[in-house]
Parts: sequence; C-alpha cells; structure tokens
Amino acid sequence: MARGKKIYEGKAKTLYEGPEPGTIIQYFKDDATAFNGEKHASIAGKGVLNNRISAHLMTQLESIGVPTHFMKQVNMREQLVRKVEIIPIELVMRNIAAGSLCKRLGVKEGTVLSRPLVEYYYKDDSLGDPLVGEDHCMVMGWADPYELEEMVNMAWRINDYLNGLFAGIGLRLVDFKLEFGRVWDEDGNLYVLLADEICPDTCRLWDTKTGEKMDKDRFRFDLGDLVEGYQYVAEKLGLIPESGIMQDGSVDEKLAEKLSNIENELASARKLRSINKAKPRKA
Ligand code: ADP
Ligand code: AIR
Ligand code: ASP
Repeated sequence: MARGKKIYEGKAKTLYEGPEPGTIIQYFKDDATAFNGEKHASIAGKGVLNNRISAHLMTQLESIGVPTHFMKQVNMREQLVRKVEIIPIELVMRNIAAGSLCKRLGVKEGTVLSRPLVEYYYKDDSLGDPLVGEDHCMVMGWADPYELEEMVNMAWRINDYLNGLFAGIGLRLVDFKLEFGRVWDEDGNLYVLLADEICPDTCRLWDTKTGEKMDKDRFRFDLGDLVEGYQYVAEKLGLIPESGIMQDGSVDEKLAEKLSNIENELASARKLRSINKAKPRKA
C-alpha cells in the first residue's frame, strides 16, 4: 500500500498520508520514551508488537460496537486508519492505583479502587500533559459536553470489555490511556471515534499470579526486558507463537510479516457497521 508524505513524527509513531483522502498510515517505531521524553531508547521488536496488539484490540472493540479509527493492518509496522481531528485530552481510566495516582495522592500501589476512576490530562508535551478537570476541558474549548459524554461512555465500555479479556488470559488491567478524535461525514454530521493505540505502552498490565508488570513500566523503572513483557502479552492474546518473534536480538521478519492480515477483512466490514451505529450530531 502506497504511503504518502510524512505528516507528523511522534515519540512512538510516525504518521504518513494514506492512499485515500481522510486516511493515514500509522507507522509504529521501536522508540520508547518516558517521563515526557526525558528517558529514551530504541528497543528492537517494540513497534511490531504494539502494532499487532493494538490492531487486535481495536478490532475486538469494533466488534462490540465501539467506533474506532482502525481500518487495516498493512504490514508488521504499519496500519491504515481514518484521519481524525484529535481531541487534545488523554482520558485515563484506572481500576487499581498505580503510577501518577500514587505519586500525587499518596495512595498505596495496588489498592483496588472502589470503582473505576476517570481522569483527564491536557495533551500538551510542553506542559507535561497536566491533569485537568472536566470543566477545564469545556471552558478551554478542548471538547464540548456531548463529546465528553461520548468519550466517557466509550471508556466505560472499553474498560468493561478489556477487563474481562485480560482477566481471561491471566492479566490484571490496572489502568490505560485513551485518545479520541472527530470525523465529519458529507452531511456535516460529527462522529467521535477511538483513535491512537491501545497496547502495553498505554496500559498497565500485571500478571494475576505473580504480579509481574508486563507493560511500559518495565522500561520506565528498569524492571526487566520490555520486549519480553510485550511478547508475553501478545502470546497470551494468541497473536504470536510461544517461541516469540525475536531471533538473536532482532525481529524475525518472515514470521512477523505473517502476523498481519488476519483480522483485516472483518475489521473493515465492522468499521462501516459501527460508524453507521455511532450517534452523529450536527456540527
Ligand atoms: P506523541 O504525539 O505523544 O509523540 P505518538 O508518537 O504516538 O505520540 O504519535 C502519534 C500521534 O498521532 C499522536 O499525537 C496521536 O494523537 C495522533 N493520532 C492518533 N491517531 C490519529 C488519527 N486517526 N488521526 C490523526 N492523528 C492521530
Ligand atoms: N499513559 C498516560 N500517558 C501516556 C501513557 N501511556 C498511560 C500509562 C498508564 C496510564 O496512562 O501507560 O497506563 C496512567 O499513567 P500515569 O503515569 O498517569 O499513572
Ligand atoms: N508517553 C509519555 C512519554 O513518552 C509518557 C509515558 O508513557 O511515561 O514521556
């Protein structure tokens, strides 16, 4: 699939113009960053694993009617997605206390919250993605009340679904970050779609039995090999063979190429269905 010119170089992904107007190719890099880019490394295999895991989770979410930007996994590092206008809010959903929640409020890591907690962060690297309230989002014009309501409703459905999915493979979904975007149809109707990615870079996943952290905290806090954790998640999800996808420290390209394509046709059929189902609103 022909990709067009580079639109944006992010910390973990690069965006290119897609083959059709209104589409984008998301290229998953091997770069890992933490603490607002302060810590940085290139980790062979990370991009391939995140691409595969995110494509799978987005497809699963489409299948329960969550409208997402995902259209197709193109190859081991790229996916075709709908271009959206990103809503500049990172929505974090937490089931168990960890990370910045513990640091900010002194809660003990591992405390099970009385119910899932929704937080908003203003997506601005130069400000370090600060925690904000719902009123900030509306007063600053980042999202209107209807968009916020849709985002939160989707986040709850996603949390319910992913909690069950990960519990079934022996992983606890501690927390995760979501990004949403806007698209308009020819009649000017506005749709809110789940965008960006869902993978161990954006979720905390702890092994149910051992408590071992299988997500990006391995990199953030030097807890162990990052790719080993991500491979474990992909293997449990049934996306890669038990032997993994690495050969002598680099990706087994032949095997990795075979991992694409699996759900693509289903994904695009569901895509149309769930876009039709998503509630439009006059812009
Ligand atoms: P960052 O921008 O934080 O460095 P990434 O490296 O993951 O993050 O870059 C991907 C960028 O693409 C993010 O800024 C994200 O908001 C944006 N994005 C994700 N999905 C879409 C989409 N469907 N259309 C347009 N932009 C998107
Ligand atoms: N997250 C937030 N910003 C970027 C990312 N990836 C994710 C983390 C974690 C959750 O959001 O990966 O799963 C909460 O992060 P924190 O640091 O606020 O505790
Ligand atoms: N993705 C952010 C960064 O690169 C935050 C994080 O994941 O820790 O700094």
